[in-house]
Amino acid sequence: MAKLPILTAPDPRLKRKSAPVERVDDEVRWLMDDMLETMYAAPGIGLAAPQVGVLKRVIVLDIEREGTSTGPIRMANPEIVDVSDEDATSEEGCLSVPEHYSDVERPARVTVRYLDRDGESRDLACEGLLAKCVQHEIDHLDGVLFIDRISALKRNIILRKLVKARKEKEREAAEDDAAAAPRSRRKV
Ligand code: GNR
Ligand code: NI
Repeated sequence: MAKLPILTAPDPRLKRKSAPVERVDDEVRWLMDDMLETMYAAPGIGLAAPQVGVLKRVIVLDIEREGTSTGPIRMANPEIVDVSDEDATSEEGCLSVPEHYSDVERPARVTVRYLDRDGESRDLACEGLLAKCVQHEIDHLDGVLFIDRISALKRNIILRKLVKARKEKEREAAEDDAAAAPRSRRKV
């Protein structure tokens, strides 16, 4: 298993639509395992393949509920086949939108159809945090972030802060580099 770097907004790869997997083979299973390792290390409760730069319809989840976790859930080609009339609003965050949180309204319950790690089709009825998270992850596969589901005003404030934070990080890295380089290799 390997921990993978997580892309952050605004990255054009996070806005693309991911392609279905043709079949769940070893390569897809390795991807799922690497994504789980990356998710646990972050730490997060879900992760979608485009967040690690792979534009395939693969997601992983592990949600703690009343002290017990679902355990690792691996899904290929997940689709929502049923939604509740009732909506629920709660605060969401995203590893690709670090350090920003906002209320998002979504259907309270959904049924998801997906291929498991053996390529078998399964249906999973989800409610609560699991329903929230699985919808958040499927959104990623369609190039949609939770900030696309809040007001344009809030979205733009968050995006500006993310751009600023990235520039600061790049500047710090460049300074560290210059300090670490021997004199002869420094570009003034
Ligand atoms: O770790 C995560 N927590 C979370 C909390 C509320 C709603 C959705 C999420 S998903 C997020 C990890 C992530 O970015 N997955 O794409
Ligand atoms: Ni996310």
